[in-house]
Amino acid sequence: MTSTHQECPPYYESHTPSSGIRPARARFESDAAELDLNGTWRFRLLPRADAPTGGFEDPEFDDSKWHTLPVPAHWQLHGHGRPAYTNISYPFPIDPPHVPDDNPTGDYRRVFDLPGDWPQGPAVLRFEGVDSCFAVWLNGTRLGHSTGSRLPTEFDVAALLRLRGNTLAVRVHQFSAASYLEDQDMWWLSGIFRDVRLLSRPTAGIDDFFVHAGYDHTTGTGTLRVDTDAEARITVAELGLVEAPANTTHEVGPVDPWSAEVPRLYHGVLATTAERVPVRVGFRTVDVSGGTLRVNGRPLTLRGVNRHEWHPDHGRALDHATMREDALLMKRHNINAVRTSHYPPHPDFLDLCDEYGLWVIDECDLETHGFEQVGWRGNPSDDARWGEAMLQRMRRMVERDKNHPSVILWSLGNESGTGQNLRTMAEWTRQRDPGRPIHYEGDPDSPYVDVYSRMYTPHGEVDAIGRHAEPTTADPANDAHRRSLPFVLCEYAHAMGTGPGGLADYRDLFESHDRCQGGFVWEWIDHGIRRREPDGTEWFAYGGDFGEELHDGNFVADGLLFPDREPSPGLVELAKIHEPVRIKPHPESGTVRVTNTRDFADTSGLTFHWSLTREGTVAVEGHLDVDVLPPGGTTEVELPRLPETPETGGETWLDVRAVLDRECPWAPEGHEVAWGQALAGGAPLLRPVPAGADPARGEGVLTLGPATFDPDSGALRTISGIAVTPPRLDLWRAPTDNDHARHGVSVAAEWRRIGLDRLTERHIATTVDDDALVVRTRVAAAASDLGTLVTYTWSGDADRLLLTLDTEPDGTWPCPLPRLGVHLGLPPELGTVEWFGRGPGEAYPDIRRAARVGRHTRTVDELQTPYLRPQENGNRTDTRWACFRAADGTGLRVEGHPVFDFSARRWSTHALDRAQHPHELTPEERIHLHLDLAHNGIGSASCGPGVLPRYRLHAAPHRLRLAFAPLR
Ligand code: IPT
Repeated sequence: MTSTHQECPPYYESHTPSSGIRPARARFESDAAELDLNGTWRFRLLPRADAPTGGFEDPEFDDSKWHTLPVPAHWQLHGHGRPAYTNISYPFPIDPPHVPDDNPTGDYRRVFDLPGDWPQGPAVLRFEGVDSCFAVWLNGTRLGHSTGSRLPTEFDVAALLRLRGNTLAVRVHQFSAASYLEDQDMWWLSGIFRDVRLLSRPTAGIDDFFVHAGYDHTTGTGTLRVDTDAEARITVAELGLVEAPANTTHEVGPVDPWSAEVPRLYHGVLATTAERVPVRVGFRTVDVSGGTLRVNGRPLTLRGVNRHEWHPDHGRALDHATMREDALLMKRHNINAVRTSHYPPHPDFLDLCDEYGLWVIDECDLETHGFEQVGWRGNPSDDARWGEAMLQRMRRMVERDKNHPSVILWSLGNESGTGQNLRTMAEWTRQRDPGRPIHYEGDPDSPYVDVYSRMYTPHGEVDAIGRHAEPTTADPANDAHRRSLPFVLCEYAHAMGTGPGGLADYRDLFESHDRCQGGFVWEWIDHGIRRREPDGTEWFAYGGDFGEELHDGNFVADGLLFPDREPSPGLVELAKIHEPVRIKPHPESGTVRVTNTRDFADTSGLTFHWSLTREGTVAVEGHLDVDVLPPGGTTEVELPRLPETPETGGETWLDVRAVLDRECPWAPEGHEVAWGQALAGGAPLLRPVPAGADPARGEGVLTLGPATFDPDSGALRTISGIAVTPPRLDLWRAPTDNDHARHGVSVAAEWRRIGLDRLTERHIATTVDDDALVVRTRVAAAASDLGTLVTYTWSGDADRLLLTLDTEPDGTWPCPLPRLGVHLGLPPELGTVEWFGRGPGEAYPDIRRAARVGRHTRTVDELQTPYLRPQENGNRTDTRWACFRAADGTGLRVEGHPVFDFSARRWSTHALDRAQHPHELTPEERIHLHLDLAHNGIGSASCGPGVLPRYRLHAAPHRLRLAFAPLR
C-alpha cells in the first residue's frame, strides 16, 4: 500500500483566507427584498475536518436522521461537543497553518423557498459570523469558503437560486489556519453564531457607500458627502438637502454635532431609481491634534469598558435585546466608551452606540497572543504568508462599519506582537479612511498608530506618561513620535472577582494630565456559562468545568457584570467614579459645589435634590436650583437654611443627588446620575463607652454585665442568653482573585507561607480586676516565629459589654495583613442585619466611593456577592452600629467606638476559600460574623498593579473597640 502525502493543503489549513466571496462593503438595511435564514437548521457533528461530506451538499441528500440546531448558535451550547476556555494558550500545537486531526466539524443544512414576490436579478447570501472556517454549497454547487469568525461574508448566488426547494449546505470547522489569528481570551465556541440572510440586490441599486459627515467646530457647520459607485442621491429633509448628488461635498450649514453625550442623528435616505437606503448621519470630526485625541475640537475623556459579546446561555450569539441591554446598562452606569475587544461586534450593537451615544474603538478580529509563549517565533504578524489574511480582516471590518458615527478609532487587533502585516493594515486603513485615527496596543514602539496605548499600567507609570516622561526606547525617532501622541489605557482595572481597587486613583490621573484621555476597564461581563443542578440550582461555569485538559480557570470571569447581567460592586463603583457631574456639599458654609465633568453636554436635563438625614432617616428635603452648567463648568449653589442639628438626634448627613428630570432614551425619569454627601453634624446614636460592671465569679461561670464567660480561659459564652462562639483574633481572608494575582505579585501566597490561614491561639493569662476581665493570648502559626500578641479587655455596664482588642505584632511581618479583627459565631436565626454606616454594597479601602453613609438593611444571605469563584466579599465599612435580628426582632446590637467593618456569612472563611463555585457553599448551623478594624485594599493584581501603598493594612499595634448589647 502506498501512502499519499497531501501536497496541496486543504482550505481549512491554508494561509489563503477565503475563496469565492464578494468584496467587503458597508452593512445596511434597504427596501430591497431580503429573506431571513435564521431559524432551525439540520445539523450533524463530525469528529474530523476531513470527514467525507457523504454528499450532504446534494439537494437530494436525506438529512431526516440529523439533529436540529438553531441558527444563530454555538453547537457546544446545544449539547454537541463541549466549550473550552483558554486565555493566551492555543488549545492545539503551535504548528501553523496546521490544526489537529481531531477537529470538530459541523455540517448544516437548510431548505428554503423564495417568497412569491422575490425579484429577479442579483442576490447575495450573507453570513454575519461563522466560527471559524466554513464552506458553502447552494443547490449542490460550492460557492466558496471563508474565515474571519466575527466578520461578514457574502456570496453571489443569483445564478443558483430557484423559487422552491433551495438547499443550503454549510460545513463549519472548529479549527482552521485562521484560528491562529483568533486567539482571543474567551471560550472556544463554534458554528454559525450570527445571522444568515439572503439579500436581493437590485441591478441599479446601491452596493456600497461611505458617509463622510464632518463638523467644523469653529463655525458650527457641517459638510456631508456620500461616496458611492451608484447613481445615487441623498436626501436629509431636516437639513434642506433634497436629492443632492452623491460624491459631492455639500455644505449643509449649521448643524447639531454628534457626540456620545449628545448623540444627534439626522435621518436621511440614499436612493437610486432601484433602491432606497435609510441613512443616519452624525456630524463629527475626529482628530489627533496638539497631542490630544479630539472630537469636534474638544479633547475626550474615555470612560470606557472592554466588551466581549456574552450571554450565559447563548455565548457570543447575542439577540438584539441583550445588545440593547448592554448599551443601556453602560449608559446608566456613566460609561461613555466601548472597545469592542477583540473583534467587531454584531453590527446591530454599533447602531445602538450611534443611537444612545457611546464612543467606540472598533477592533479587528485579530489576536495571535499564543505565539508569545514561544517567544513570538513564527508570529503571523511578521510573516508575509499571512499578509492577505490579516489585511482582509481589517478591510472587512472597516468597510462594514465605516458609516457609524460612534466609531472614532480603528484598532488593528489585540496582542498580536509586532510586524509588517500590522503596518500594512494601518497604512491601508489610513488611506481608506483618513477620518479616523488608528489604535494598536501591541507594538511598544507605536510607529504606525495615532494614539499611545497600554494595558494594566500601574498608576505611577501612568503619571509619568502623563508628564511625557515615559522611559525611552532604542529608537529616538519612535520615541519622538510616541511622545507626541495622546495616551489611552486600552485595558486597566481588571474586574476579576472582588474589586477592582484603585479606580478613583486612575480617574484622578486622567483628570490631572491632558495627555491621559482615559481608558477601558477590563472587562464588561463575566463569560460564565449557566448550568443547572438536578434540583434546579443555577450556577455559572468557567474554564475547567467542562473537563478541558488545558484551561485558564476563572480568568474568563473578570467582568463588571455577572453573567446574568447583574451589576457587580465594581460596576457600581465605576458609575460613581465616572459621574457626569461632581457634587460636593459644604454644610458648614451652606453651599454645594457642582461641577459638570462632561466634555460636550451641559447639565440641562438634570434636576437636583437635597436631603438632610438623621441617623439614616430623612429629616427634611427639597429641590435645589442649579443653573445649567456648560461642559467643564462649576458653580457654588446656596443651600436653603438648614435646620439646626441637635447634638443628640443622631449623626446628620447632607445628601445631594442629580437625577434625570425626564425620561431619556436610555433611562427613566428620576434615574440618579450623581450624588454627593457630607457630614452636617451630630453624633451617632451610640451610648458612651460602658463601664462600671464588676466581673462576678459564680459556679463555673464568670458574669460581666449582660455576658457570661468561661472563668479559666476568659472565653465569652453568652450575651443576654444568646450563645456565641467566642470572638477570636482573625487575620486571614479567603484570597480574592486580586490577592492571588496570577499576573502579578501574589500576596495570597505570602499569607499562606506565613500561615495566616492556620493561626492557633496560645492562652497566656486571664485576669479579673475591679471592672474588667483581661485575657491575653499569642496568635501564631505552626512553623513560624511570627506572632501577634492580643489583649482582650472586657468591661461593661448592666446591659452592655465592651471589648477593647489590642494587638501587637511579634516579629517582622513581610507583607500586609489581609484583615484585622475578630471572628465570632452567632445563632443562625439572627439572619437580618440593619446597620448605620457605608452601604448598601460591599466596600474595601480602595473601592468604597459608591458606598454611602446611611441606614441599610439586608439579610445575611443578601450580604453575599456571588463571585463566580468564591472569595472574600461582602465587607461593609465605616459601620457605626449594626443590629443582627431574628424574625421576632430580638438579637444583638454591635457598636463601633467609633466605627468597624463587618461581614457575616453562613459559612467559614475556609469553606469560602475551598469552594470553587457559590452553589457548593452550604449553610452551617451558625452565622460567622467578622468584626474588623480594617481590611487590606483589593488592588487589581489579578492582571495589573497590586494594592497602592496607602490602602495597605500593615502589621502594627492596633486597637479595635466594640460594644455589644442585646436587642429585646
Ligand atoms: C490581556 C488581554 O489583552 C485580554 O484579552 C485579557 O486576556 C486580559 O489581559 C486579562 O483578562 S493579556 C494580559 C495577560 C496582559
